[in-house]
Amino acid sequence: MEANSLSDFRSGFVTLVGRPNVGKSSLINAIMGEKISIISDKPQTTRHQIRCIYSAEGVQIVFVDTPGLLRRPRHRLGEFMVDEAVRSLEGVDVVCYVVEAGDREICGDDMAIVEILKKTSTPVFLVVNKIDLLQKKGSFWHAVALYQDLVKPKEIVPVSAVTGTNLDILIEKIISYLPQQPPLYPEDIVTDKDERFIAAETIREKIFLLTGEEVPYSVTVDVEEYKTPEEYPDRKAVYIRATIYVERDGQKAIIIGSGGKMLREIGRLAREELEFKLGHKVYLELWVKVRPHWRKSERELRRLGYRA
Ligand SMILES: Nc1nc2c(ncn2[C@@H]2O[C@H](COP(=O)(O)OP(=O)(O)OP(=O)(O)O)[C@@H](O)[C@H]2O)c(=O)[nH]1
Ligand SMILES: [Mg+2]
Repeated sequence: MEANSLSDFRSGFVTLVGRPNVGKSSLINAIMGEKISIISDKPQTTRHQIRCIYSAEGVQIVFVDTPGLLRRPRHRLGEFMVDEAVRSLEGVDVVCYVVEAGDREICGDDMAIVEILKKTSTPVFLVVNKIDLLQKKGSFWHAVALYQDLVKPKEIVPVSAVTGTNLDILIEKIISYLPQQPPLYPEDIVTDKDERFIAAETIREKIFLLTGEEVPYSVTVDVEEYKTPEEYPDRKAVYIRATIYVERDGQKAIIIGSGGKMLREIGRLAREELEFKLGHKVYLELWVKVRPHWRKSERELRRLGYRA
């Protein structure tokens, strides 16, 4: 390393906030070049703050993925998710407010976000995602016009998480707002979450993919045992035992499926992805249990890992 390179180093925290489903997690994964946060076409997929650490020459950006902000959460879990997103605004260097290029009116959730952003003194970027879906190039300016006066963003960046368009520009602009300071994390670390969390999230993502209506929202996954082959020499695979909690018997029946077909499919998809991520064979054991009203109970939420 050159003599002055460490003093030139820039690093900082950047949070992505926005209403559910605008592509916050997709954007962070695209920037990272690997999937860390789970994604689905259903709103309210992300439930926790997840730090994703982007390290490049002379710079480290700690991106904070957050749950989609809602004006009116419907239960204690929803309140926890909103708290997670709002808390992410504290102590960061840049806030990326993510909206969609196709937005033609401001919904209640976005109005609530705008009110929250008005109170922050942190630089706000307006990140207009999904420009790949626009029929006419440049028509993202309609969306910009909607938000610009309300948010007074320092920067406006139209992007696409799917095609990767302008992500390099977004990174360049973020870097110019970061303080000169040493890296915040070791350079080989990509997230603050451990393997148990990633395993639970991967299973939850497959449930979001394969089930509909209330079912994915009634689900939480608890990884009860996670053993590497070094810890478990009689097995050659990473051994993961997880319980899928639902709120009602009917939801349990759907998750299991006829003859256990659905649960096998959830397990297969989750196992294949975890094997790819870990570069190791995985033995995944899944159980399904009913825990009535867990989303409404403070005690249950804490027990199931939703702690502020
Ligand atoms: N066409 C297109 N689709 C996108 C883009 N970015 C995200 N999506 C899709 O939008 C949906 C939501 O993406 P997520 O990344 O889960 O959105 P999110 O904002 O993290 O959602 P929550 O966690 O629920 O708040 C998924 O179906 C993505 O594939 C994009 O740039 N273009
Ligand atoms: Mg998300």
